[in-house]
Amino acid sequence: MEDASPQTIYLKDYKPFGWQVADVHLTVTLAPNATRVKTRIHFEPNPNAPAQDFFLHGEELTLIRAAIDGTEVTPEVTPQGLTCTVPDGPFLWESDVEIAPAENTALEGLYMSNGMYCTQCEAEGFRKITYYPDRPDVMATFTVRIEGDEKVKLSNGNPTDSGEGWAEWHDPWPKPAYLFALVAGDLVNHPGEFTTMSGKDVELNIWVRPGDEGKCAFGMEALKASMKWDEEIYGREYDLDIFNIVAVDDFNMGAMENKGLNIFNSSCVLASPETSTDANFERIEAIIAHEYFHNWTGNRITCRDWFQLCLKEGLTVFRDSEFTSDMRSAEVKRISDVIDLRARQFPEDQGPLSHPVRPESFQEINNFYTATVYEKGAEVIGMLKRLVGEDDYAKALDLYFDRHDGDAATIEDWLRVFEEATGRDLSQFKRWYSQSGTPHLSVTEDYADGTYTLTFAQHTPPTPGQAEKAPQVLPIAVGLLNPNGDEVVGTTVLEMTEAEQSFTFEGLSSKPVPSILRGFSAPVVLERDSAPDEKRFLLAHDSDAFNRWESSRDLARACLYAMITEGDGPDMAWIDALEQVIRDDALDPAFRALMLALPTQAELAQMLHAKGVTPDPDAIYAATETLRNAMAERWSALLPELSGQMRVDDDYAPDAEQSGKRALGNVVLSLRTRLDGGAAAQAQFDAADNMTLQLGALSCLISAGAEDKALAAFEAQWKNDRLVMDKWFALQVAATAPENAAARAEALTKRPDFDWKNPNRFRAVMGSLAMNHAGFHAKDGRGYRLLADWLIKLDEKNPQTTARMCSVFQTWKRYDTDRQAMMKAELQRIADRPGLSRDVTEMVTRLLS
Ligand code: 0A1
Ligand code: ZN
Repeated sequence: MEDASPQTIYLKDYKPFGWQVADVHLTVTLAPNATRVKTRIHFEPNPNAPAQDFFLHGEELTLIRAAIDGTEVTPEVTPQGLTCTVPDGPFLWESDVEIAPAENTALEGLYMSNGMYCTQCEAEGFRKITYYPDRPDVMATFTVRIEGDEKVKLSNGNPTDSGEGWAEWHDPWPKPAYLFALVAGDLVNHPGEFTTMSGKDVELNIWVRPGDEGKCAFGMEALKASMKWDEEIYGREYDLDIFNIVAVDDFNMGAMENKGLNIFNSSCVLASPETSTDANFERIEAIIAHEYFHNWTGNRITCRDWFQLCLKEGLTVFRDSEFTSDMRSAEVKRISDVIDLRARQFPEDQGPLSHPVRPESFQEINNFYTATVYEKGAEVIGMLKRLVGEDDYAKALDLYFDRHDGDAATIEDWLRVFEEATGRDLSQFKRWYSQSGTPHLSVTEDYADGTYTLTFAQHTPPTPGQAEKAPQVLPIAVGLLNPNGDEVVGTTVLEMTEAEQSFTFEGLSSKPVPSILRGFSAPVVLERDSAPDEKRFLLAHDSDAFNRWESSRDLARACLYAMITEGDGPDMAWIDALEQVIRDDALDPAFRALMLALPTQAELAQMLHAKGVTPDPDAIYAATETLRNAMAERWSALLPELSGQMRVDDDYAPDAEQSGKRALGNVVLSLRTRLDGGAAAQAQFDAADNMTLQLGALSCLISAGAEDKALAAFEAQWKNDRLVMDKWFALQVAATAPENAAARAEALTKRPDFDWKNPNRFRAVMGSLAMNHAGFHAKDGRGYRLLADWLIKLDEKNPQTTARMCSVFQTWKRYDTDRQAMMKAELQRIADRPGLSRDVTEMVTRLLS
């Protein structure tokens, strides 16, 4: 369906577009199979661009008419766009095209979801709506007329006029085409309002399908909280009369920041206590904030080209994580973010898909909406802030907004404002944007005559296309404790710039215990094999919550390593040390819940591989099961007591306090299930009046193989709720024993309600299979085969979601030769498919390289 030999695009080849766009007028006449798009654009020559042919992007469009200054022209049309001879000066371009949104299953451009029209234009979807210079550095004001019978017709900016069967919108802020949006359908709204800091009233709406009105209140509050936070913390005010959010069932990603008209995957905005877990609520709050924050970091200041994607995404993820830290617990948020970074970004950076935060080439930009661009991109900003300090960070950001408002900017622009605001030279720091791979940091210590020295060494293993690595700037936050557990040196940020570097602390009366990389102050692999005693000491005494958690995590990793490789038993000293933390009711239950979670099996596989041991998924699974059973048995008396303490009697609220209790309660329940076969879980399931407790109990019952009754009851209760049924599909595959996982996933795909063209449903089954580590990697290869079969099938409909899911194979070279051969064969089977999309071709080529 795509051209056979995809082209590679390079950052170094950037050149500006030859024309500027003064304004764009669109008239969209809706019809499922024959939507008409009439476009009028005033172009004028761009004095800063080299001479070039006049080329407009356009894909899957039927051109009906084109005219220049009112005279019809006949452009040369290819599957990628058109070229045309144009006048030397300014001119009016007109085109008239036809598109078929009902046939658009790729969910890119204008498409239909449950009878409603919606768009997704980032990164390059606008070219499927009309002929246009579809690149982020071409910015224009848009006036849009929508014609159709739908009750609600929305676009960007402010509504200007409407009548029977039509509505007009005007967006006064120049924007690139990727921020264009249009929605039309029989929708209903949950209204709200917000008064900005300068006293302007803004109308707010969340638009949903009838029946979902009751699930909007939380999202609306999150939106208002985000608007207020951005005013208070970053001084950023909203700039239109109206802000609309729309929930869409079929969506490739989480949500999209279209100017004034954010479009959300319904799973990322609809929430109610009965249908959403606490984790869903927290995620919804964060995504609403993320999209809203893009209004300044992304929309008012956008990206010059797609290589600069991290300019908007890294910064906006960083801002949304600051927001969540302020709304909830900063410590819990930091630990959760690091868990996520290690689970998603580290494997990417350490495998065949490794790329810099700012990539230098791509074939399909959609393949670069990655954990590296987003989450590592945010870590880089966190480091920058740690290095320059809060005040200088605020100064630099003010300068950034002042200087670049209205620009399509670059990473160079971003770093320059920091250099000017702080007087620092950031040329070495810039390597974080260009060098891929995860740095490894090792450390040795020395103490003599009151002087304590820490010597660090850093190295980054080679990654595809980058054999040699230079030292990075690493902010290493360190604290020192004396043997009583008191802090003798509070958190200090050491700035490491060399491959090897020492730092000394004078005037210490005894050898201290170091707490290194507090708050995970740099995204590195810390290699430090300190004694278990020291780890237990930090687990008990460290004032830094992250390192307290990390010490326990290290002990868990070491214990599991010894169980897997030496056949050792569980480390009871660690379990007992952990018990002190779990019992400490002065500690936030959410933190205690994180302390109780073991490293994932995928993380253990990564650790074994790094230590030169070939990971055996079955052995990893068995060890984690044995360890959990040992924890449950050791704490058999404590667990029911804790369950009682974590009961919430107040009305349900998805706040940090109640969620923390339910989180710990559910971890405790999963341990208790190992002792009682599911009796307590069944009781929780039967009594549950919210989804967190209901799903937590169901998960335990599935793990215990005692789920039949509950699973049927859950289905009967929720069969008409698409989002809840996604959880039902996902959990069965995720929580089932590995030997049944692939068979179960396959059986689920045979159900009539396995609507595989819906990305949420597809991911519920296939994504969960990949997450069931030992199940996906089952020795018979059934997991690999099933996944590859479905990727091949989905690619014909939706290349973007298929390509993203190909990354489940990114660790294939870690495993034993049999598994490697099977995974490679499946990747090759995908690669050999005739007509494979550009998206998937690029992914499998990189995976196989
Ligand atoms: N910019 C959005 C994410 C997004 C990216 C690409 C999409 O389609 C290819 C859709 C959404 C965000 O960061 O939230
Ligand atoms: Zn974003």
